Amino acid sequence: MALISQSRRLRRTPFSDGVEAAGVKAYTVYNHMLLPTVFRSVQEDYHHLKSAVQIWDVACERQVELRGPDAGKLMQMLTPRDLRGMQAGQCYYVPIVDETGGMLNDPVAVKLAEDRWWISIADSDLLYWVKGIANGWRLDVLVDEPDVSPLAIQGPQAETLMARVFGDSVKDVRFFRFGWFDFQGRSLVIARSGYSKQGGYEIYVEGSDIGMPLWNALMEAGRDLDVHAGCPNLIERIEGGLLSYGNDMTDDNTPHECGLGRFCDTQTAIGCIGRDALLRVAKEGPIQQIRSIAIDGPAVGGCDRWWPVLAGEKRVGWVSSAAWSPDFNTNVAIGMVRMTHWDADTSVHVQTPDGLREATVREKFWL
Ligand code: THG
Repeated sequence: MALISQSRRLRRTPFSDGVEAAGVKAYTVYNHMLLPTVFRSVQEDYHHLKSAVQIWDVACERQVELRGPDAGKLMQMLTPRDLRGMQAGQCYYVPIVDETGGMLNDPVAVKLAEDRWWISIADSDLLYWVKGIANGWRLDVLVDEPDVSPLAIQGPQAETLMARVFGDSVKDVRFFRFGWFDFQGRSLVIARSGYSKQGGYEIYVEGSDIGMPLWNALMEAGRDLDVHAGCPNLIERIEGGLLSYGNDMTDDNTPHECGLGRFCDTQTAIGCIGRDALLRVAKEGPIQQIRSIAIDGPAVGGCDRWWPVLAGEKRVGWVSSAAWSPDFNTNVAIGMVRMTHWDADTSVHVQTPDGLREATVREKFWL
């Protein structure tokens, strides 16, 4: 593929200087912003993520901030997950659905206070949907994108590194909770979360000016831990079943098709805009659903378009993400599979660019 030209529309991040100094080899575009995808190689990055600690520029996980008396009401309109029990200091993974129950995004909601939320979005222009609802319903809430850029610290040594920079109390932060921690006189939200199954934190860096000072402080503090710049890793996130909006699902899919039914409480999520539509589809149940798929044979590359899942001549699904897994010695994949073939251990074929391959639909993901 040719190079992509840089311009003001393709936004840099507060950490881009550090990412470049660390030798980034490839980027993708996410929320109109640069997102690194490769440093040394996808496989080297993978082994390092699973054995050491990495610093990820995930500034592209932009925040939609809701501020005002109606912030909580607006948040509940966006998602079928019941937010009534959610406390300030908690993060929830929340499907966001439209009036048909179609997925518009799958962000992490961060409850800062009763009247202040961040929605840490995946790759779709959710801001406009949220602004439209706030204005259309005349809600008393401000909706905008603040100068907040997540920096993820991921890997088995993440806790050790974070304690060196923020103190031992950062170890007390529980999964999908956050606390406020000081860096150079600024108070930052730090959550135990991140787009890997290796454990770690996400620092919501408020104020672009402290981006590089924080990046450098973490790099310095982790020298003996073999800290390295990293990024969400294709192989590891497929092994872990972490979904990628726009790749594995779109607004054509309901949360139930995406296997996100466990994050829906549609009966009690009163006010959710997609509630009626979802109550209907939840009663019938989905007729296709995301599955873990093992594809036999040598390494298949990438997956920049959907690959047909076949049962004989008949197409029974699509593979949306795939990569060779060194640890599991097979090609790991995520796909949408029709109910006739979604049972565990069902044999199918996948039409890859390298030819037709035998494959197995699995019960669970690998991690
Ligand atoms: N962190 C933050 N913002 C994000 C992402 C993130 N925005 C974009 C994208 N990632 C949103 N998608 C996801 C997908 C999965 C998870 C988080 C965001 C995730 N899932 C865990 C799992 O499936 O094991 C845990 C879910 C749970 O138990 O609540 O973490 O990564 N800030």
